[in-house]
Amino acid sequence: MRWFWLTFFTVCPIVAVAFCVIAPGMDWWFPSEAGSPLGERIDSLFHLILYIVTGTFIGTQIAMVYVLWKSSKKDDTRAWFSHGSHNLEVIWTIVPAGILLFIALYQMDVWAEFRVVSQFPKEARKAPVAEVMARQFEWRIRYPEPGRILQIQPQPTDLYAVNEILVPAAKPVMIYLKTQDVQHSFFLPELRVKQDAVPGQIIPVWFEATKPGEYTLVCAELCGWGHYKMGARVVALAEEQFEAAMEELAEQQSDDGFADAGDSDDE
Ligand SMILES: [Cu+2]
Repeated sequence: MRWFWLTFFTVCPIVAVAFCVIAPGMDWWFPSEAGSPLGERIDSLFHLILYIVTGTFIGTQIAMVYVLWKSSKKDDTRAWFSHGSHNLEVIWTIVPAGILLFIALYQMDVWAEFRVVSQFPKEARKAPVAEVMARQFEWRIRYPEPGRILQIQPQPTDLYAVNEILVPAAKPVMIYLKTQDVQHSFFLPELRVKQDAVPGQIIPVWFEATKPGEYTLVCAELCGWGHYKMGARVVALAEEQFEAAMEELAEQQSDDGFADAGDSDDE
């Protein structure tokens, strides 16, 4: 039995570390490379924590193997009982507390930039791109008319879309997140953004898609029977394309359906 437990507790950390090493190559990792500059910083925080946890895991496994090995020696010494070591307890309280304090202080800048409105990039704060209203079971988007600033109260000239948020790429953008009914969660996995939509609140959220492309938007809060239907997307377009797309949307939505009939009367 002695050899079994020794081998078992030695093999565990080796297998765990091997999994960590091969995980990125097997796609058992983050859903993709971070698609935003803040996302890269969030990933590096995750990595740092992963290294600390891996080191702690290996350390505790080694200590356990040592204790198993030492206490299983076949000699005639009688078992003895200990009520603990004051010094050891002080050490293993202070060391984790120090590590946690370090992580808390080290991540403060990223947290502030992500969540504290006064720390958002100025560019994003002064011109919110859209209001995103979560509801059972879709995302409703309200844009200001091109050339106007988004108002908290809906305006007659506003433009609307469902389940597709257009944003300019390579530029920080801000949205106002709301919910019409229950709590939902606005989750952009590739951009590392997750924010709850809370009834009665208007929550500013900012992100920056480094490259033009499509990014997944899902609801990450079980919000009812149709929760699974809240799959949508953020489409990041180059600046000129974004402006053209908004102009096109404005044109489509200002069409009253009579323009063509009027033209044919003139003929
Ligand atoms: Cu939802």
